[in-house]
Amino acid sequence: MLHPLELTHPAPRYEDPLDLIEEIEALKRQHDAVILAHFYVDGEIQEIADHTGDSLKLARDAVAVPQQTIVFAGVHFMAESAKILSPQKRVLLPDLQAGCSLADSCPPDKLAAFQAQLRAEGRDFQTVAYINTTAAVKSLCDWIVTSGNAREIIERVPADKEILFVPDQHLGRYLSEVTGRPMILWPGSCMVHEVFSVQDLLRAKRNNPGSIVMAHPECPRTVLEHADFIGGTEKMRKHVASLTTPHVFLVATEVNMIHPLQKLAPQHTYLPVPGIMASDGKTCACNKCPHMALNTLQKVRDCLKLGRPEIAWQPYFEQARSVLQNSLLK
Ligand code: CIZ
Repeated sequence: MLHPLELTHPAPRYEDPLDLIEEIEALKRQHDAVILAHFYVDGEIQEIADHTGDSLKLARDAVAVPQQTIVFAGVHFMAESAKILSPQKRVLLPDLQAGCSLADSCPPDKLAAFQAQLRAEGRDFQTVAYINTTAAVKSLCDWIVTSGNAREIIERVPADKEILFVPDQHLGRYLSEVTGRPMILWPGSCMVHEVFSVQDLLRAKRNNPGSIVMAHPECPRTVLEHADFIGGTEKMRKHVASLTTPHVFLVATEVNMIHPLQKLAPQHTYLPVPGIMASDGKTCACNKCPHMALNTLQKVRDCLKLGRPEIAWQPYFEQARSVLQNSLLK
């Protein structure tokens, strides 16, 4: 007899990845589609993608590609941004449940209420949102930043304005330190970057003398304090590619990031943080984003075949569009 859970969530049937890849290639040709994949999805999906990157690069790719159908292997806010910037294209997300803990931490009604409260107190500010927010939140903001363009955008905020930074308090604190601009911080954080263990990081450093700690600015300050290099995913790629002598990197971001690093600069060794060391020196990576992990080869194939789930245009996309265009495309 079937367990009640199996009725609502049937177990995925095993399918040979090679067959799936062949099917995906054929469907892409048939529907004139392109696959964009974020660095945080599984390596096998990055391998079949036409373009990979961080959210800044992928948003720009979505605008530039000639194909009218985009399969966005990433999370909801990324596919939504692609749709907003290219309203005439059909944007498919392999699993609509692929959300983001940061986006969830900043609901639009709460942000609007907080902005109203600040205005009532006479505060003169602009709101800067990390791209990891919903379109409804973007429509309430003045600027959108990604880890790739944050410093540059912060410098465009007029000096006589205060900055309300949402939703990532750790990224906001880091940006405030590097730009010297004080910020009002929204108390959100990313579930993946929040969980790194400083103790495990220190142990990994001790076990790998001479290693370089590379951390994402979404990590809490306690982790960043031990980092030799801080940067978003594109910056990490540039950094490893710039070093020709082999190094050991301890990588504090979503574990799938190791795939593009390894591909681009195979001369190095990459170990995920936390590196829970077994006696044989192997590590266990626990820092996988459960939302990114909803992207599978089967779901990429299915959305190409069925033409859904599709990101539907919403009335508030119009306002979010001008903020996104101004911040990411100019
Ligand atoms: O900007 C992005 O795509 C994210 C979420 C992280 C990064 O550094 O690429």
